[in-house]
Amino acid sequence: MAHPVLSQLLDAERVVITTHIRPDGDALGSQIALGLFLRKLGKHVTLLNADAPPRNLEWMLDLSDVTTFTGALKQLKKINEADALVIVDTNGEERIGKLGPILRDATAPKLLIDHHPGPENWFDYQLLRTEASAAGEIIYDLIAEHDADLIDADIATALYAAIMTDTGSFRYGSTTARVHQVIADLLERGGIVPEPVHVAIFDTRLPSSLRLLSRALDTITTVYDGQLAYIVVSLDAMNGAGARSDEAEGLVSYPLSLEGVRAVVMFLETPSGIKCSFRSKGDLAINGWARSFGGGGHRNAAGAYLRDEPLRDAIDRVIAAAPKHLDLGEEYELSDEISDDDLALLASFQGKL
Ligand SMILES: [Mn+2]
Repeated sequence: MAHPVLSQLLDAERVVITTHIRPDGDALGSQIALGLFLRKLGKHVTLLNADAPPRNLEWMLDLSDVTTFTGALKQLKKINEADALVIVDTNGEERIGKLGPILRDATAPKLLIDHHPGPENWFDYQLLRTEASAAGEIIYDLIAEHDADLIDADIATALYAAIMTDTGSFRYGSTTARVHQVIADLLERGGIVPEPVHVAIFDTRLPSSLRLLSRALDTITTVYDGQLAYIVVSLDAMNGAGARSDEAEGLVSYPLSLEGVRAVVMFLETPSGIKCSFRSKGDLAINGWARSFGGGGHRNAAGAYLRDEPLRDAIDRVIAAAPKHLDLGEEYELSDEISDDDLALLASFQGKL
């Protein structure tokens, strides 16, 4: 018995596939690989996203066309006429951007293929594996369940990019022996080699992005005895470097390379609010911390968005809340009681206030 999501896809003639806003390697790679697979089965496939890919992933558009949603009638017609709507690598309406409410209200069955916990309840069929290293790993299994021989060079390249980027080049905790087996199979079946993919994604930076890196590195601050670090990318720094906001992608990993640092937050100032990216090492879960600010994500990588708040206030508020969500040691446990030191200080003020 095929998985219900696979059965739905095999029965469908016209399929629309989308992914999250600010698409990353896993988002695009999974979307493109699934699209190419379904096209090989003779289906009409439309890949439609709210946002265009970042500059370092534009090469992926050579593997397959991916259109950016403009609200054009032609695009709405594709959604209305589809027999299946697939959402990959995200599980919430807001994360799909402008396409979110349109897909949610569409009549065709909504199929979720994802590895994030806590999906919203409007999907008709779910292929959800939170232990998967990437949505791309789930797409690989889906294709292999039907016919692994359909994996060609383009599908293998898309899936390699998906899994490689979402595992931090095969170093995060999600990187298992099984992940390497999947990768080995992709290299063999697709007849591809890894290096050009890494070069295309990591070694095609603009001078502005290194100028931004230099400004951002200067802001790195450690707190809680060096257990936490944060890095700030202000609009000023962005403008000064002549960089675009997608060039800040990846900066969050720099403070994580400090010895002793267990978790990191990057504060990225945008015209509409502060984007916070949380990262941690090992068993330290930071998604609860992100969730307390209206965000969410995985154990070691999560995000949140703060609106209507100056950058400095956002930083102070998020950093001050850390001990509530992370075990940073007894001395940082938050208490509503007034400490002995504070009582002594208050006593010294008696009569003088
Ligand atoms: Mn992913």
